[in-house]
Amino acid sequence: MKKIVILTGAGISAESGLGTFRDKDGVWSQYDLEEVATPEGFFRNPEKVHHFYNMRRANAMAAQPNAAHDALARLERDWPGQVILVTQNIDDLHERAGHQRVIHMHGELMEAKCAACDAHWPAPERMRASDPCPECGELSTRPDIVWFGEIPYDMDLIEKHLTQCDVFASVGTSGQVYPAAGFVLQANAMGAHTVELNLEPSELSGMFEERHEGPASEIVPDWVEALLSRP
Ligand code: BJW
Repeated sequence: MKKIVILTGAGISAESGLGTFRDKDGVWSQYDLEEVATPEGFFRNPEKVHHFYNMRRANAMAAQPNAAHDALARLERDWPGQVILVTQNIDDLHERAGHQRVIHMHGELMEAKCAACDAHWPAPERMRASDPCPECGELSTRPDIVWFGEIPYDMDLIEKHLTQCDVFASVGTSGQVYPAAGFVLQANAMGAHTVELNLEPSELSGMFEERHEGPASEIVPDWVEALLSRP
């Protein structure tokens, strides 16, 4: 039975009220990414970075999964083959929609880690630069987020799934950030059927065989319904 790999981005959580990055009024129109999403920015001003992610964590906790998250959880549950969900999102809306296995390649808002000893633990609602690491005691705690210049999580596992997939679908991502932006090329090279579901054409639209345009809360449930009702 066919194996489906799905990559999601900020667009899937937009209708849950969480901002995207590069759309008009997106996160990067309000914050300087060099200051809040790089290790150098964190080194210069950890308090500012904690403030940014404390706010994003509070927003994510107040948000609810939408019909697109629900539909992908249904696909995982009802598809007779394997469904691998790789998300660039740091919110937990896929999990709260009931998705069992989620690969968070850019980390998770609800996790903390120590920049000194690499210990990981659940993030408190508010993190501060003065919080000591529970393992080594250093004042080096940071959100467990993959910033620019850092290596995304689980790349070996993701590459393995991409080489084995029959269908690769990209949902709500602009295709401007690597390595995720390269996944469609890898899937195409392996002969997978590639599908883009996005509000509007992305940078990478020309590389997909099948395209659906519109709000994720509408086009993702329709796509899942069509997949599950195919003989
Ligand atoms: C809707 C919708 C609705 C809206 N329904 N759709 C030059 C060339 C190539 C690469 C590089 C380069 N210079 C530097 C690099 C590398 C760099 C990179 O890619 N930079 C680019 C900007 C050029 N990448 C890295 O540094 C990465 N690490 C790396 O490459 O390590 C090397 C390595 C890799 C692999 C193996 C070994 C070594 C790390 C990238 C980390 C990204 N981090 C961020 C911030 C942290 C997380 C956070 O704070 O949330 O992650 S950046 C930000 O962008 C965030 C996102 O996950 C990521 C992707 O954004 P996304 O999800 O696509 O959002 P948008 O806003 O861009 O798009 C939303 C889309 O939704 C739009 O298309 C809308 O139309 C659509 N939409 N409403 C459906 N209702």
